[in-house]
Amino acid sequence: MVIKSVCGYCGVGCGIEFDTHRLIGDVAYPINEGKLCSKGVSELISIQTASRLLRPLMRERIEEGYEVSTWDKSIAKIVSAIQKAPKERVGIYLSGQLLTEDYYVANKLGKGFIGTNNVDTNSRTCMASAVTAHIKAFGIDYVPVRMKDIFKSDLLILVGANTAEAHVVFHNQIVKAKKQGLKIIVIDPRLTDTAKIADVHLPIKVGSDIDFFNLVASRIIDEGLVDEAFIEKSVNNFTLLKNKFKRIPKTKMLKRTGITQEQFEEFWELFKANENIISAWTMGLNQSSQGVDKNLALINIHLLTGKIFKEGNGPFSLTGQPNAMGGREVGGLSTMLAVHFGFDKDSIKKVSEFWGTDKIDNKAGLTATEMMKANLEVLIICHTDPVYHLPNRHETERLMKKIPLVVEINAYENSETSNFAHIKLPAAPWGEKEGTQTNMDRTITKQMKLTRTSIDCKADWEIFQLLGQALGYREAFNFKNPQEIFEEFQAMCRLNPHLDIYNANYKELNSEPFVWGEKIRQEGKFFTKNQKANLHFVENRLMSEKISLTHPFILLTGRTRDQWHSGTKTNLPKTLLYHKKLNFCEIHPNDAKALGLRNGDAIKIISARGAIESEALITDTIREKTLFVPLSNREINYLTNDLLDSESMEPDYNHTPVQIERL
Ligand SMILES: Nc1nc2c(c(=O)[nH]1)N[C@H]1C(S)=C(S)[C@@H](COP(=O)(O)OP(=O)(O)OC[C@H]3O[C@@H](n4cnc5c(=O)[nH]c(N)nc54)[C@H](O)[C@@H]3O)O[C@H]1N2
Ligand SMILES: Nc1nc2c(c(=O)[nH]1)N[C@H]1C(S)=C(S)[C@@H](COP(=O)(O)OP(=O)(O)OC[C@H]3O[C@@H](n4cnc5c(=O)[nH]c(N)nc54)[C@H](O)[C@@H]3O)O[C@H]1N2
Ligand code: SF4
Ligand SMILES: [Mo]
Repeated sequence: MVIKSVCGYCGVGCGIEFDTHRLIGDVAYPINEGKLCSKGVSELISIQTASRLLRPLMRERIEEGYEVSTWDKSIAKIVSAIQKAPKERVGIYLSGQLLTEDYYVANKLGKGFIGTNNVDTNSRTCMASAVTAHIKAFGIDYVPVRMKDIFKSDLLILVGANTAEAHVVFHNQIVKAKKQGLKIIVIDPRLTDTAKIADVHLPIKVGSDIDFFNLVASRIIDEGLVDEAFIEKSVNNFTLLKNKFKRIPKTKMLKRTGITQEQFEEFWELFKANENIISAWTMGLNQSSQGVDKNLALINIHLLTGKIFKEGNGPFSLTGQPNAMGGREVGGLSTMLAVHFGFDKDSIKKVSEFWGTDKIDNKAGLTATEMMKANLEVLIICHTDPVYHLPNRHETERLMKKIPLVVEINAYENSETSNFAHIKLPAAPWGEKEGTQTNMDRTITKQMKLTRTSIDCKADWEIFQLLGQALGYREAFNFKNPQEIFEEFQAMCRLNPHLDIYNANYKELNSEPFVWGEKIRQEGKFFTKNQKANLHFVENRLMSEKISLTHPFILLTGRTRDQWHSGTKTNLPKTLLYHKKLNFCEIHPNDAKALGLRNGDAIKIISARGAIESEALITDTIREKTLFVPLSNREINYLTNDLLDSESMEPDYNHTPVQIERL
């Protein structure tokens, strides 16, 4: 019998077919044509590994070893700590890899019943800048492009996105569209595998994207490419922006980008010559101390030219994790309440009535990037590894050690956070549970249970439900299965009707995915007060740490194709066909020469905060004075700086000054 399900790794959300013993790509959905990348193919292997966490574990102090516990004892201990703590000192740290039902129950428990808005997610380190920019520009967190649009487009501009490694199956479709005539521009300090298929690669200097897009915007205005009718009907602040651009220091800006005038003209020729344009971006824009402004500078281009809400056009924020988008819909960020509502009186009233509670606080909660610093008494971490992924790890570790009760809910036992937890609860991973996820183009699909749940493991939503019940909220947390949760969430979406998720049919979602928000796109609607999109004048304020004589290189960090972040699911003995090493450091030949380094040399990379070891990979695919180390080096964040974007609170991961020494 064939069961249809969906891959649980990246935001592409490839359909999978399971025929009793093996996985193959689903030919129908969404655009994978029966193909999966190495991660999708290995899903089944990852649930059979010896490093699964299979029992609740507990210890009094983190210096001690863990002892096997029971669910009853562990839940009772957590509940007692929550009851004793002031609610603002309880934190729930979630993940864009949770299913919508998990997210919904955790959010309902935290914001609705514990009464703390300190419910945030690792998506804070990922797409928070895009969320904030969408809301500022469109009045709503909405992605107006679908993946299949690339086949209706003439030009795809990929900015700080390495689809060849991070969104593999989508990338294969980009390659296919290219064969049908799509032109591609890649803007990235590295000549990535993605850049290798581009018609034009602009090796931009790290952190200068705002300068670049401002130059493009001002050129659009100067050469009369503005869509005046669209601006008149649908856009605010045009005159303001136009006046501001009269005074920008263009030569200085171009110099900051490191792009030559000739390269810029090459870009401009393609931009001008093509009618339908999509620009897609990921961490190269979001993970920056100016992440929101980088997003806004790019969105400006589409608003000025009216290249949005038309097939084959628009700004396309590519979501990284499989359900980061679903988390946004539910309200899994501490800066949102639920179903795209904020913390205004009216929203709180509606949500309170819906949940039957009077406990909702009216202030935004702590973001994931603030939680460690907040003297929390209880921190519940689910489906993510903050010790590994937050910037400035020495500081994260120091602060986490001070939290009296750290609970980790994980399906695997070897996370970095597990060294700092007091209680570990075993979750049922992909394949052992069921539930929905929304991919990067608003498509909702359903993961299916393919095998029995390991004896002592529970789906993440069940664990939050147990906590809710033990806290005394039996009526609000009485779900029998994910379907009931999804249907309650659907009913809640009716409070904010643009989230037309209520039209989906849970039972069918694994074979017939549902795309929400298509009406918004068809009607070309913005959700600001006057229903027009906002242009924003933004400038490169050079907010990142500067290189110095002691730390002359800028460190970039990112993905490789076969590894998933910390590698609990992908760095396994049975999947040894990695195309790249787990730990390497790309360095330009000229820099290597100056340091006397040879390929393969063991090196130490040192920042103002810490040091890690790596191996030199000498390559001219990276800009001079720039280094790249993959996230599969679990120690990477001992180096990274902890500056945040002041609006999205997203870290500046791609901008850490470092030094190299040969070991
Ligand atoms: N194989 C694999 N795939 C994944 C993941 C994984 O762990 N492994 N993770 C998923 C997740 S959660 C995410 S968020 C996505 C991330 O997807 P991507 O963002 O595409 O992945 P990164 O490798 O972080 O690539 C970011 C690119 O930005 C470039 N860059 C850095 N700084 C700048 C800058 O200032 N300007 C510009 N223009 N470019 C810059 C880097 O050189 C790099 O090539 O991937 C998802 N897919
Ligand atoms: N330097 C640097 N740091 C970064 C980034 C970067 O580009 N550079 N990127 C940032 C981004 S975009 C992201 S998204 C984060 C990712 O960072 P993390 O979210 O910390 O990375 P993962 O390794 O994916 O962690 C997922 C955890 O969930 C566990 N898990 C797997 N299945 C289940 C399940 O079903 N239930 C439960 N409860 N647990 C499960 C896994 O074992 C693993 O420990 O890293 C951020 N940090
Ligand atoms: S591209 Fe993403 S969703 Fe598709 S198989 Fe690979 S990891 Fe899974
Ligand atoms: Mo991410």
